[in-house]
Amino acid sequence: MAEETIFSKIIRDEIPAQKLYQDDLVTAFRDISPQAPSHILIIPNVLIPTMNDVAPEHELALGRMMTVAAKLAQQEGIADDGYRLIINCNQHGGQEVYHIHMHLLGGKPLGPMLS
Ligand code: IU
Repeated sequence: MAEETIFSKIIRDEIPAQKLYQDDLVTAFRDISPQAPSHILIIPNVLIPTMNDVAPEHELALGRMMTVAAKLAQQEGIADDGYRLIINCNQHGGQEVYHIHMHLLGGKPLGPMLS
């Protein structure tokens, strides 16, 4: 059994976060240390530690993460100018929290991807 992270506590409202969306499958909240004017994390409610742990039974939640990202980009007013979605995996990917999360970043030109 994977160990829970702070994100499970955010899902359950045990610690505060600026939540923007929650349903039975996913939760979205503002990143505590924003790297762009809009920086939102979209996470599955079920604990999946890394992309390496993704399995077919997660497809519904992973698909929901994408539709929620698109909806939130519209809501933030960043859809037309554009934005970036990122999922980091393990050490080389720069993953810090071992509960998969999709970063939604926008609100300014983000430059080349690997800068
Ligand atoms: P990473 O992909 O695992 O590197 O990203 C983790 C993100 O989680 C990072 O941008 C943090 O600022 C963010 N975060 C947060 O929003 N709230 C928290 O309590 C913690 C991390 I810990």
